[in-house]
Amino acid sequence: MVLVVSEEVREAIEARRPVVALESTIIAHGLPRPRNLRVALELEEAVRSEGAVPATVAVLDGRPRVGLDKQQLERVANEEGIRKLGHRDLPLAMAAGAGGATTVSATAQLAALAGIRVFATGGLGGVHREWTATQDESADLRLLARTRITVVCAGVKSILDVPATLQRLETLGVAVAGYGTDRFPGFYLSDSGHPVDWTLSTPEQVADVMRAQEALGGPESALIVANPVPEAEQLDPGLHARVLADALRACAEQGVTGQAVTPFLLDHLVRHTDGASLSANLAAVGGNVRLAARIAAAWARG
Ligand code: PSU
Ligand code: MN
Repeated sequence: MVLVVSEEVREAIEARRPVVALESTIIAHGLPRPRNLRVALELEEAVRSEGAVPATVAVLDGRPRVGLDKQQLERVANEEGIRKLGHRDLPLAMAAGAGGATTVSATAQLAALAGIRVFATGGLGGVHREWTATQDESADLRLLARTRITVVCAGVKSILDVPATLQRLETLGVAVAGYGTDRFPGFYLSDSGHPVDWTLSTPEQVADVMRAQEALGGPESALIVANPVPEAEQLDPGLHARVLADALRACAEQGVTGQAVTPFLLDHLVRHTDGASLSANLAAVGGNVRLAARIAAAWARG
């Protein structure tokens, strides 16, 4: 197999013990250094504390890896100029012997290939504002339309056009459920202002949906479990609206495009909210990782 799966992760998959895939773009490009490495280790620890095995995904020296040791995590967190790899970049990086952090799309593809069914992240990519001009839509959405994996997230990044993203997920046939809520979460915010049609309230209910997906067969699409950041830990909605407007303006003024857009906006938010966006981001990701571990356990129980 082209994948290098760590021994711990491989053994867990073979024994059908709970495993949670984690992406690495959030570490390399979504969080400031040096905090990012600490967060990467804490997220793995959070998965373990819920009784599951963490499998952080990245590409190192041309080899896609599922399950990183501490040194490998350090490389992802600290390597200067490390690439951001979407799923389309994987073969290019492999053939070039290059490395990079994997986005949701690349992580989901590699995790599914390894036989992992549950994946946790912060916020999904999606349809950007100004989409009609830029055609900027994250490859995350289409990949999830054809990958059988459950993604626990705090919605999609609030920098996006959220209703357009929800519409695209519907068009693509990707299942979406709110966890304990009938509102679609807004990443830094508990509520994006948009509803979801389905609510799931326990890890067992999520596992039941996964089993129904397997029973149906059909297009091998994902299940998105949208888990809101607790209201007490969300970013102040007024502050969020103001700083986001500034960030979008700065992005347009500086001509930032393509893959650079998401890291630029996230960084702007961290710097202009005195770290409050970072706290909300970390609360969201931490909650997702723990829920994903419980879902993986319910799935493993069969
Ligand atoms: N959410 C975060 N931080 C991130 C991302 C999401 O809080 O860094 C990353 C994810 O890896 C997601 C990617 O897949 O941004 C989407 O990037 P793009 O819009 O370029 O597809
Ligand atoms: Mn994009």
